[in-house]
Amino acid sequence: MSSPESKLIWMDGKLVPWDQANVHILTHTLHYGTGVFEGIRCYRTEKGSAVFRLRDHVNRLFNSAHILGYKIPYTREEVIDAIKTTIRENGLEECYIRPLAWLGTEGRGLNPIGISVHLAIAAWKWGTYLGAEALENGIKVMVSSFSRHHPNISLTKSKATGWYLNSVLAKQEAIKNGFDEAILLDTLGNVAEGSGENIFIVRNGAIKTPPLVSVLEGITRESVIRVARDSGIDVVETYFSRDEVYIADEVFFTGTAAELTPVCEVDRRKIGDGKRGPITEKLQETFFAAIQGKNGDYADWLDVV
Ligand code: PPE
Repeated sequence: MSSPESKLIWMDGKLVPWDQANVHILTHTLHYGTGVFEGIRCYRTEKGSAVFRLRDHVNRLFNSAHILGYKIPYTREEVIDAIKTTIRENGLEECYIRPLAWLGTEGRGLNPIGISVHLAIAAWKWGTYLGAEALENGIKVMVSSFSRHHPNISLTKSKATGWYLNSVLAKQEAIKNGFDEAILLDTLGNVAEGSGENIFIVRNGAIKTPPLVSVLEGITRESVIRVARDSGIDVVETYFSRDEVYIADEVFFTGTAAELTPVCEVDRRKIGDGKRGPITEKLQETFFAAIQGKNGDYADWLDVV
């Protein structure tokens, strides 16, 4: 299978053709979900292609492995270089980057101790995650029948592949029911996050987002909090219930793939007047200017390839 998406994938230190980037069927991670991964975006800027918050993503990748109890066999600098090489060698100006670390084939059964750790980095063009018009018109979401992780069942500060079965089930349920995306509640019924996004609500000019307990420590989440506070908007990290989402003036999702996507309907209830709200739009403007290198206040977020 050749791919129109990109030519080469970095695997354990070498760039290999897309269709040769394969693993053995007895790979531990394939059976038990023990991989850790990242999603990173690279944007075209006036200074050339630049990766958004590259070091923060690489740090999270290393933390994810550390939480699961294993070590990625490269330095952070080597991984940063490998990501830039993968982008350059594929000739990609703008892309999504997917580093994935996984445990190899040396063992049978659950015990991960002593199994080799591998790393791959793929990159491909990935446009708007939630549909072409989503960034402007917003999306329709449902509250999932699946709960988000309990922090003593899954260690949510690790972006581990195994946890994503929960996201896949929620996403599938939402799509089959005619929605674009799901909102998951935590095991106590508080709003947690989307299947692959952090969530924010706006009420009376102030912003709320759930604290980092059962949700991923989103890098976009943190960036948008900084943009909001710099613009003089209050942001509180606190729990809230699904009915507070229904009566919010504005709701939006953040994520590397989703960027900053307005939510215009939840469980068939319109949010505000059912369109992207003014605070969401203002945050999008500043955020998109920042990631495209057009706002010097956030120049520290970009790493030129
Ligand atoms: N929560 C979850 C569960 C999540 O997967 C993501 C990223 C976020 C929040 C936002 O985190 P950040 O990207 O650091 O702002 N989801 C990744 C995977 C998407 C996919 O379909 O795969 C992403 O956006 O890259």
